[in-house]
Amino acid sequence: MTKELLDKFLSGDTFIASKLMKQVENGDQSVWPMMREISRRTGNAHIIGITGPPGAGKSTIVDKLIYLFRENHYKVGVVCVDPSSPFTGGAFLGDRIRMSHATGDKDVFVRSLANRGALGGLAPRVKEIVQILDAFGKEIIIVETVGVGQAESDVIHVADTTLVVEVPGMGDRMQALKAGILEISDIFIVNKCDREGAQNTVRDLNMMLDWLPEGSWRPKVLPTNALNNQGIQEVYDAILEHKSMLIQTNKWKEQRLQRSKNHCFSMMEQAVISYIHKKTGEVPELKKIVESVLEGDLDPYSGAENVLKELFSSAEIIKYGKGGQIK
Ligand SMILES: Nc1nc2c(ncn2[C@@H]2O[C@H](COP(=O)(O)OP(=O)(O)OP(=O)(O)O)[C@@H](O)[C@H]2O)c(=O)[nH]1
Ligand SMILES: [Mg+2]
Repeated sequence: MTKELLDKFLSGDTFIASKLMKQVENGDQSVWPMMREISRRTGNAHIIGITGPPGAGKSTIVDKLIYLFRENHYKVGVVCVDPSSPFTGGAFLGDRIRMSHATGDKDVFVRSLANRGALGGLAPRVKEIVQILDAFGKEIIIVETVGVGQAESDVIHVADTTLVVEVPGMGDRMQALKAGILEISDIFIVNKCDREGAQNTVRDLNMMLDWLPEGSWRPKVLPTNALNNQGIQEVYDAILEHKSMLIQTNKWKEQRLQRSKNHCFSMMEQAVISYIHKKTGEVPELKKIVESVLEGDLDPYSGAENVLKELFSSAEIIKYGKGGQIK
């Protein structure tokens, strides 16, 4: 069955691809064998992360980039994270509308993901969805995420090239920027440069970048007016230039291997967590332990210790070893 599904998927069946994504989003572990096959067929796509504050124009930029990539015959996948964000008032439909270049083109696949549970971070399944798109033959995969705090730096865990979108007159945000966004961005876009203050923002960003230690890549600061396509070609060129640099310095490959390792760990963590939740809801002795904690008869430390001992009898999962008594 898996073989048949896999063949269909590899032959470009979008129905199967969508179904698989849904299963992955739901945390359905029965797709692991299929995902194993899929992950063996990944590694070709260039992954672009795009982040920035709500309403900065990310989706408009993505739409214009899709057009350029398609013009150059790249197959494109897009993942929009957190379209249901309270900050944007449910921009799901908005993202779809703004990505007009995606509609009706079979070589563009757009998927929206709710940022379920991952406090401020990327939706937990983004990595897998990106893998599916990669194996599905997409050569460029763009991950759009609303940049609010942590999400901005999380995007780097999936992206080869990270675009950070700012708008003129950022004010206080400049302060926050120093905290980490400078390090994660490969290309800064100052969008809405039809507005006053764009040149100042470009200058301020460049000045801040002067503080960064010299490396193999100095982030570019590019002004755009996404509405009328101004500056988008420069963004496109910068993305390809960054990609070439990554390949030449072998970073492209290194980052992929590092990501595989991280992915392996996050899968183990997820599996262990769901195992604990499942068992403590099912096994009477374990249920009893949890209830005792809930009723205040048992402290949480002993509760955790007792449950873990039951579940992982041979494992040295409790750091202080056997017994755990204070001497
Ligand atoms: N004036 C001006 N408006 C723009 C520009 N680019 C985008 N917009 C408008 O800004 C609004 C938000 O654009 P989006 O592309 O949805 O922004 P976004 O960053 O994807 O928004 P969220 O996904 O909701 O965070 C829309 O009304 C766009 O038409 C620009 O260069 N200049
Ligand atoms: Mg958007």
